[in-house]
Amino acid sequence: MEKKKFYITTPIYYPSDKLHIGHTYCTVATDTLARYHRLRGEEVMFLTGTDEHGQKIEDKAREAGVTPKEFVDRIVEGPGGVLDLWKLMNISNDRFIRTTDDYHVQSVQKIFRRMYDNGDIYKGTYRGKYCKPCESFWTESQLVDGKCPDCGREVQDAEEEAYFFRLSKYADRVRDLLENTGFLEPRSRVNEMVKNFIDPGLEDLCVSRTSFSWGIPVDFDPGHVVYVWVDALSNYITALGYENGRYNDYQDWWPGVNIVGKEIVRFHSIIWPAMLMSLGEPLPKKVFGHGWLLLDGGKMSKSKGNVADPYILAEKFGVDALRFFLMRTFPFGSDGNFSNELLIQTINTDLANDLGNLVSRTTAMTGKYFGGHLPAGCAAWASPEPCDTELRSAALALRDAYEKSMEAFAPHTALADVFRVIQRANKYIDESAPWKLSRDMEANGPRLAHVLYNLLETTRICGVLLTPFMPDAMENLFAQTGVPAEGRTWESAAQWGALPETAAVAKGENLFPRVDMDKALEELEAAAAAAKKAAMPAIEIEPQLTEKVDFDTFCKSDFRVVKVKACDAVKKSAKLLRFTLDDGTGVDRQILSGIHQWYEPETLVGKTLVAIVNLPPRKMMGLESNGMLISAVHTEKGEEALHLLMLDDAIPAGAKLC
Ligand code: ME8
Repeated sequence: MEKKKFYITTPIYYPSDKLHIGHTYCTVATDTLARYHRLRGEEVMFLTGTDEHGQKIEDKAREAGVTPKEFVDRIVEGPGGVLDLWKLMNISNDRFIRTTDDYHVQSVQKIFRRMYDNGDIYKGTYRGKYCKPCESFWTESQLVDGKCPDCGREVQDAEEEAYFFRLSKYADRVRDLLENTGFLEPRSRVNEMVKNFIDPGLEDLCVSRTSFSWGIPVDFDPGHVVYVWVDALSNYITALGYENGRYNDYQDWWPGVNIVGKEIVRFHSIIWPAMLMSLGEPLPKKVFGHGWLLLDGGKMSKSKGNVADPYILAEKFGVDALRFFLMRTFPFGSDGNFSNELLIQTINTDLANDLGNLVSRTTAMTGKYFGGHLPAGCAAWASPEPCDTELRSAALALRDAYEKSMEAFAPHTALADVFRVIQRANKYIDESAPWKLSRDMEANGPRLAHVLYNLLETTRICGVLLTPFMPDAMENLFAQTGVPAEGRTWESAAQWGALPETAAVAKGENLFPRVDMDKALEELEAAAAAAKKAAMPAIEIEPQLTEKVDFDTFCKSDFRVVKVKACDAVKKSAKLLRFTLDDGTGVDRQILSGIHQWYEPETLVGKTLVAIVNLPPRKMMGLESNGMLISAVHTEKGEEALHLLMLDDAIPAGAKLC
């Protein structure tokens, strides 16, 4: 019989920086699902990759002084890069696609042309607000107080010739797909999509740009590059060989399941199916939008500097413990707060206490009382006690419950079920008290052997179901408990007795050692600081020299020493801080500064800074700013770093800099 086929994908990540625990979360989850389907005996194709084009990467490469391809090569293939991270995390992907791969480029050009030929892509004019210094187009709603959201400068109306995809044509079919099928999950995301994007009316989508060049050229109009989403979304089919000769797997594997983070559900549940409808191809079986891992209540981002490093965590606690923590702690469809404390707590409670103890106690007792081999006949017991029956039924019912949860993309629930059985088994040890039985081996030896067999069998069933989550640790568990290959299969997880009665049991090293919370937290902090220090600037950049100004013009700038009386974050702005300053005039001066990503407001109160005070007032987020604080800015590891100019507190407010 032909095996069932299962195709699953992660998003393709932007290699604009090192990946963090958020990307790791999604990839581990997808890996767990892929391994679960393999365990069931299905044939699985698991795809991940990188999304390498676009303005952001072009800009970052320019800052680093290398070509965009050199830049992404380093992040994807270089030491500590994307490929290394997935190897470390034991990710079992069958394929890895890079959107700069020739075959993908070729396919995207053909896809674009097919949609153009069938009338779904047409040439029009893209109108937007353009920020010249940033070379970026913005929509009206993205502006902050009418200004560029990145640099706060004036924007101007501008237009460029562009190609558009007739997304509007597919609005009804997409609505139907979302509302009347199980295409998008969790269900709550459906309402979000319909209310926010379909109800207000779908507009045609701009799918080419002429304002940057790091992208796939439109082959019949080379001044244009394909704008990111058509390029990126196509990866799920080009990686199977769609419109290219590299692979021949499209017919066999498509459609598949796309796992994505909630912020890109919109692209995957509206644009992606509409593109496939235009191409006349089958739609994905499912798009699942998982939640975010938050740090300190906010989304992790490199520019905020609040990212958790999967390398450090895996090295410290072990890859499987980290994989387990991510899947056990955060319900897959919702957001969750990541913290090192929570990670250590989970390792100690679930892995060291519950699972680790069960395995070490059971194997140790089998060794101590029976020399590592239970006697033949120990699996049967003429009149089972209630605790025997309860344990056995809990273990036998587990696979069904687990299967339901895994099929519903709820790995956290599947794990909760497994751990309930593990806890039941630990309770069974207390109830059956093997150490008491051992006091009279002649009378109680057979009963003791039966108790231990029940424990080993329960452990085996749990171990099989934990394999997709912790593949290496479960190998180790099977080795210690003597489980042969036939006892590690999906079928055997619903059978009692797959462990041979006389299997060789040998207590090994603790599967999951307990972690000393305080010590580990301290070490993590030190490791993070060391990693930061060790991270060399990517590539030094030549200091840029600017145009000369005459002396009189320079003298017109009035730089003064100011003291920070108060400082707070401006509501609804991610960047702006509001300063109340003493400038020596006796009247408070208010200055707004977009530096929140580098400074927390409370740390600046009382500081002595420098401001230029004769700039015309400017409004930002409805507040007036009178002047500008002076900072030193440079680029470190491809990222902008900023330091406010701070002076000796002995210098009085109002002192003039000249
Ligand atoms: O959006 N918590 O790439 P990207 C949980 N190239 N998951 C997180 C996360 C967090 N804090 N941060 C990132 C892109 N992720 C596009 C995708 S697909 C055709 C193109 C995960 O590098 C999550 O899965 O910004 C999210 O959707 C993905 O990384 C975004 O990665």
